[in-house]
Amino acid sequence: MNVKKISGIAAGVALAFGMMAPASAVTLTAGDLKITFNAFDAGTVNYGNSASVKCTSVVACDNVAGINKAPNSFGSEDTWGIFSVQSISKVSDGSAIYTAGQGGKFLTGMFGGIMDTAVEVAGSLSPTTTTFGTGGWLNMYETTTNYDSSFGPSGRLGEKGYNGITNVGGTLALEAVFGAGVSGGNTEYTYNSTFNNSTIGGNGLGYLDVLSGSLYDLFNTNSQIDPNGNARDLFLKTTFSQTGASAAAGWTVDASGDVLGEVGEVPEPGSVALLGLGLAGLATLRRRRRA
Ligand SMILES: [Ca+2]
Ligand SMILES: [Ca+2]
Repeated sequence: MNVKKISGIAAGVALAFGMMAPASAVTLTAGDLKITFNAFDAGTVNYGNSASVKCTSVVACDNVAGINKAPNSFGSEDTWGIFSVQSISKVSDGSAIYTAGQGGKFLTGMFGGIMDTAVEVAGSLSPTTTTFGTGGWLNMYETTTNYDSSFGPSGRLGEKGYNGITNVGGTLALEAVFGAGVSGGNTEYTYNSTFNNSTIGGNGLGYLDVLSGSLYDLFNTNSQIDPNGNARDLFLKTTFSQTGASAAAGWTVDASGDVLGEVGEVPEPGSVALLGLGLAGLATLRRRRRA
């Protein structure tokens, strides 16, 4: 019986496509902003059920006997996937700034490039796998259509492309990379996930730095301090599991989660007005207020 893993960022669901919503969740925190999204994740699994350290380098992890390499992965990559932002809200009062489809706009994207660099299996009755990764990127696009996860891993178009996300004429909203330092005392790792070998349910976390995109100013907050003291822009937290929808499409798992990032000043005049502005308006508003 194959042990499945997910070091995924998320798994989501496109309700518009008639799929069941995932039980898991992904959040990105950026100061007072929280991005909640759904995602589907392709991940390398099956490091075995015997309790031990399995590997402590990218090459050694690639060569662990019996693993199931993430489908359609590039190079030593072990985690990649797609996501759709469900909402952006303010942490301070829970008010909504954006919800999927608002103003005819969707925020979808891809993440990938996370390479398992240290993997350990613990326990015997119910083994769990913990992975520490290096590398990793996340690109978010503003489009006029939601993603379609039913393409599965085969919907990937090159390393940083996906059918229905990057080939539909959208604009780059956010380009980000995972920053090293997610694990206290270990300065090199960018992503950490733990999952139960039999249920493939688990969670992961990482910190990201934004590089560019139309929402760069909004999320370049340097507000999320990782366990090694680095000031990152976004904190990613995900829980994941496998659902019928993800399995049917060939994904390893689906997840949802939040991304958090501090925003120096909360956009005003508040959620109601912003709902009408849409995201482009939101970014414009921020630039104006900064000026
Ligand atoms: Ca690998
Ligand atoms: Ca920054």
